[in-house]
This record gives sequence, structure tokens and C-alpha cells, in this order.
Amino acid sequence: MNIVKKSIIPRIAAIHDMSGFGRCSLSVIIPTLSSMGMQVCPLPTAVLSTHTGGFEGYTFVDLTDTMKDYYKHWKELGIDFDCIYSGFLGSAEQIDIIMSFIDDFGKEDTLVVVDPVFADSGRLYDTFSADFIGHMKRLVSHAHIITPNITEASFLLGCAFKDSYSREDVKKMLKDLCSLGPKTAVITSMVMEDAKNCVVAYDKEDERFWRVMCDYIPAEYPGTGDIFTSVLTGALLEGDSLPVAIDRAVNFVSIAIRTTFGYNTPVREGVVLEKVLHTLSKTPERIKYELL
Ligand code: PXL
Repeated sequence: MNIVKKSIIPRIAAIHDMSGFGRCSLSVIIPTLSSMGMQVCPLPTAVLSTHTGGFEGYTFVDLTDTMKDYYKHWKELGIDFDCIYSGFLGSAEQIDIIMSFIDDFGKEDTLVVVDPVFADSGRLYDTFSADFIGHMKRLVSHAHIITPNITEASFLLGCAFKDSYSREDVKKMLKDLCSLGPKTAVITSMVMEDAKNCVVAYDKEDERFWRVMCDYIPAEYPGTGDIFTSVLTGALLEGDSLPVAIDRAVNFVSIAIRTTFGYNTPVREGVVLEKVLHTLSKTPERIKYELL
């Protein structure tokens, strides 16, 4: 699919949770994409008092029951979208709702981005059980682009984790992810034999593999995956090529992490997005992607 800029303000249906504290999901996705000139229309999947990574006693309200009527109203209004972008879900049943949403609202040129958010650092997030993985595989098959981290990629493919990956390992994983359905797979955090931290990608139509090296900072802030996929999505909607869009996303997340690390704020509070949003300039300052 060619990703062309066709609306003055591209409109995105953002299907994610709202976490009140901890800077992740809609609370970072909306400002990031808005500052790239996109209209974000949230379809909330759940409301939490905080994200689930590092806070005790958070509240969780699953919005599965409201989602169908919510989007039925959008349908009645005749709203259309340039992009459908999903992330953290409140239940496995939401997978079918999102697949219907894609059928109802997706047109030939609607970009469908699925960030299969359910795990990190080798384990599932608290609110998911192992059967969610099979459901997520069904949703992934309807996406144009998927952006798992290495844990999610391994769970989706049913393969074991490794401490570091060779080029051949990475290429096989990316191809296998694309075999699940999407045109493009991006793995957002990889340790390779010759790279401490990188993002890798494959486009099955032009059969090219990409790699963008990331600055290594010894802190893993929540919400950086959401920010990464948001910038990637915004850049593609602006008409950037896949490697340039990845480059912009890596660059912005690196700036956000470095800025935050300098302040030594609690890791669970996420990155200080408010300090760095203005750096999301339209033109990338440096481009450092390589072919893998
Ligand atoms: O950033 C991913 C994410 C989104 N939403 C919630 C989360 C997480 C990761 O922990 O807990 C509620």
C-alpha cells in the first residue's frame, strides 16, 4: 500500500486505554500525534488510575460494553479515518470489536496500525492471560503495520527469547511476523550481536530489511513504545518512507529518554514528554537508518 498524504489534517481513530498517571497510552498518544498536526479521535478500551507497570492498587474499568455503541454513533455520523491505530486493550473480546471497526471504517487507503501491547521484559502485563496471544494474532492479521517489542514478537511467534540475535535470526522473525498478515513488521527493541539496542523492520512488498540503532540508556520508561508507534504513524501519514519514519520515531524517543534520565525522575512516571514535544519538528535533522 502507498501511504500518501491526502487530508489537510489526517484523522486517526486511536483505540487504546486511558491511564490517569504514568504517561502512557492515550495520555501520550494524543499530545504526540496532535503536535504532528494529526486529529486524534480516542476510542477508549479501558480507564485505569495508572498504568500497570510499577504501581500497586490501580483501578481498572473495562470499556468493552461501551465500545460497540460508541463506534456505532461514529458510523451514524459518517466520520471517516485516514488511520486506525490500536494498542492496549481491556479484554480479549475487544479484538472482535476492533476487527469489525476495521471492516466498517477501513477504506482501501486507510492505514491500519496495530501495536500488540500485552507484554515486556519476557512476561505478560498483569491484565493479560496467555490465551490473549492467540486473539492478538487474529488482530495482527488485519494490520498493515505492527510494532511489537521483542517479548511480544516472541510470544506472537511462539519462539524462545534469546539474549542477543544474529542478522539471520532477526530476518527470520520479521518475515514470520509478516507471514501472520501485515505488510510491514517493526520490532521496537532488539539486542543484536553487533547492536546493544536497535529497531528493525521488514516490508514484505519491497522485501527490504531496515535497522536503526538506538542510544543505550540504562532505564526503561513506560509509555516509550506508545510514543514510538505514535511518531512512526504520524510520520507515515505525513508521507515519510518507512525507514525515515522509524528514524524519526527512534530519534524522538531517544531525546525523550535522555532528557528524562537527566532529571532522575521516577522511572514509573514515564518520560518528561512535556519538555520535549516541541522537538518533534517536521524535518528530521539526521537520518541514520541502514539496510539490514
Ligand atoms: O505502554 C503500554 C501500556 C499501556 N496501557 C497500560 C499499561 C501499559 C504498559 O504497562 O499498563 C495500562
